Amino acid sequence: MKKIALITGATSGIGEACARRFALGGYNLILTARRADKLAGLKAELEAVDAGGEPVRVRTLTFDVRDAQAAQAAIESLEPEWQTIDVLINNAGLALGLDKEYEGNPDDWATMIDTNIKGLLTMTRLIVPAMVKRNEGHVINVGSVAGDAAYAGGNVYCATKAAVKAITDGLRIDVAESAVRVTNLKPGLVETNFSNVRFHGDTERADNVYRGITPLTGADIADVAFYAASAPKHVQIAEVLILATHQANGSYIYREP
Ligand code: NDP
Ligand code: 8X3
Repeated sequence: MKKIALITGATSGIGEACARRFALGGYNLILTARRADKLAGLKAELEAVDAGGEPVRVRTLTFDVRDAQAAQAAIESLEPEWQTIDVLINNAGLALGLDKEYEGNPDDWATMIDTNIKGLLTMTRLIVPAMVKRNEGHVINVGSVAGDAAYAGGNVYCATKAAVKAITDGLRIDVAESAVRVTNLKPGLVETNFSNVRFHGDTERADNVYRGITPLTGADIADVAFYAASAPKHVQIAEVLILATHQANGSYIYREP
């Protein structure tokens, strides 16, 4: 029987790439996000792939991770055959704005905190108890290089990713008696819809983020996530910082002139 991976934020970028990688690697998928049409399209596409073996099955759940009640109802709606979740990829998240902290938009701060921190905690609280009970499972949280140190204008977004690090490290302690594994993936620049969202649809500003450098792709991050999930049972990939070759840290990027 195939293992099951639940991926939040599966309609775009890193989450969508993880869906493709884990499907290729033999998992059935529970894909979640707010956009039902995108989820349906990805489900149809992945289920149509004929790789010769048992076909991939995809279950979609449409909800906003900021809505804890909706998240709970979605997880409780899963049929018995979907209830044994082997890998939880807490990926849904966003940055909004790059303003100085004293000029930032409090609504944007709330959205980042509610999604990147509270949404991740909501999903962890819903899924991990069954993993601990079964004494197996893997939680992969998508943190960021932004959580290592603040960069100019990053303030609240960086704080949310620093929180992801602390929450991931805390979970790893709390499940250490069990065989559940916990990973913090910390990407640098990945070309996805991230910067379009950050700059509220200003595509010119978004494109400028990737100017003069070959950024990472969602697939690069998905490969690392899949490796972590595929490592032998006694190996816990605790944390991985993944940077484009010309990025040194959250603040320093060499750009081709
Ligand atoms: P994208 O904008 O391409 O994808 C974000 C995904 O998150 C979408 O599928 C979106 O789906 C989902 N999402 C956002 N808000 C919510 C919500 N409230 N409820 C449910 N789903 C939500 O960005 P990335 O793929 O780049 O981002 C994925 C993760 O990677 C984020 O946590 C981000 O912080 C992190 N990251 C990104 C980096 C980058 O450079 N791109 C680098 C380091 C970390 P929908 O809109 O359908 O709900
Ligand atoms: C996303 C990458 O460098 O914009 O976490 O913070 S960065």
